[in-house]
Amino acid sequence: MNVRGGSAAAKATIAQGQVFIDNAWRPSASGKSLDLVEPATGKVFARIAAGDARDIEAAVTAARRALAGEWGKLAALERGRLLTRLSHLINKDSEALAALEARDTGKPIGQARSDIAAAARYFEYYGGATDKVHGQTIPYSNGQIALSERVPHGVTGHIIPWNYPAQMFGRTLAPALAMGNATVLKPAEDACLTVLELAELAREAGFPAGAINVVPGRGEAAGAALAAHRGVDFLSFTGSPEVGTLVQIAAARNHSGCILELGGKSPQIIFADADLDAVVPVVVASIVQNAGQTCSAGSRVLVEIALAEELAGRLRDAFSVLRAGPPESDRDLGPVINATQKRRVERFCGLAEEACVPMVAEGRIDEGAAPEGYFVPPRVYGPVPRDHPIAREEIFGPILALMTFENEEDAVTLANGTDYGLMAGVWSGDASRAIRVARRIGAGQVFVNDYASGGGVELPFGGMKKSGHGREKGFAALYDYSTTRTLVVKHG
Ligand code: TXE
Repeated sequence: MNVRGGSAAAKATIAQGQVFIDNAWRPSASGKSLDLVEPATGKVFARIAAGDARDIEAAVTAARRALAGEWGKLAALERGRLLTRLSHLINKDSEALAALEARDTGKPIGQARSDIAAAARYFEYYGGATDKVHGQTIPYSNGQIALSERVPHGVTGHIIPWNYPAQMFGRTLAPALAMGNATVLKPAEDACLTVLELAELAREAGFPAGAINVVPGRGEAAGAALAAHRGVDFLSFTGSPEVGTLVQIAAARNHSGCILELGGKSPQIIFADADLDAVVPVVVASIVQNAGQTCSAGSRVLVEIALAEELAGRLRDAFSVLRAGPPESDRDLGPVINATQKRRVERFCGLAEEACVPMVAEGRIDEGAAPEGYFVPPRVYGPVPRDHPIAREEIFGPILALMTFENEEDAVTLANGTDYGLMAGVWSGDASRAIRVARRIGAGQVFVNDYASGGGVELPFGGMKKSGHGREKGFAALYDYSTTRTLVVKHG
């Protein structure tokens, strides 16, 4: 089925309904496929392969062969050149990829363009890093020289979600490939067409057979089989805490390591001396981006009581002009991914209303949006009681919880008062206080007078507490996707 125009259409046709193993497209072992539903219309628009344990078996075998073969023999510099070439190919095809990403995920085309640029940037960044991961020499004993080097884990398994398929392909595969691992990726069944396209571009870039394998399919089938496979040496999972727990248990059974990235309930702490002109657009963007379906969405705004009324007024104005619309209209936000996610958002809004939590601000659904699309209006509720579910649980929708604090100590307690710890922002005109508070927040990334949900490719990213462990992005990911080998040479 052709879902995109232009010269790359043929590639999409190859990819759909098939798995990518050993640099070749083939039907899944079951021969079955899954429907992909377009979030903006609620209609089926493409099919993907329903991969299962047999396809995972073939993919892991191909990856093992790659390690023993051409891929495993490449010098770091040569791996880097392949990554860089893939980055160029992504940029060259960026407009078609963005259109596909927008249609598949429902996100506004402008956001999809940024996602494709980020996917390319991952391969650019890690392409330049392959030959810069140095080992150490270790003072040991006379007559011996000791050194350590970073070596790949072997075969790495990657299970990714539907919210940023293209970015996730780059975020999780680029550092793993940079370190010389052979990879098997299980994309999400809700959105993954750009992932298939990117696999095809990787082949075009010259990656040897088996270095990158992609098996779409259901989580309980292909995902669980990948997590449990004894031939997988290391796992990376991004998704829900519930499935993350299963993945970690599977990794433990095989005595292998894993990175878990499990979302958040990230706070933006706003002191009374903060510059609201700077705060408001960032607060709005960090909950509206991708319709709030971002692990690092700034979903809690904690404001010092003296500023609460003014901030609420500013948010009311800012949200009143927000519009949710189909991707091509490039409104502020698109639909959420599927009917389940829409019901989830509505359930949390219902809980707020049942508890009589006031709705402070609301945007609208565009008149051009299809009624069958999974659109929800962006909203702010507040003040939200500290123990209410919308103050504590990840909603994964464009719903902001506004809460107040009394002083610095209270702000820290409130910010740290959830199970999650992924990202935070601290806003204050007093730089000393902002830094002091930032360093007391239990989160993997903390911004001062800014908040970059999604963050930069250069910045180590990952969680504390229920948000998970391990780091992707930045140089830190190269360490997580490799291990240390110590070598001791006796020279007499
Ligand atoms: O996630 P799942 P869902 C959160 C967010 C969202 C909720 C549910 O709160 O509302 O999770 O989303 C694969 N073994 N996040 O249901 O199921 C699945 O096929 C192995 C936060 O989509 O965790 C997909 O590829 N794999 C998050 C991936 O896991 C399994 C992003 C994620 O799906 C599996 C997404 C199994 N038994 C959701 N079951 C973030 N951190 O950004 C499913 N999968």
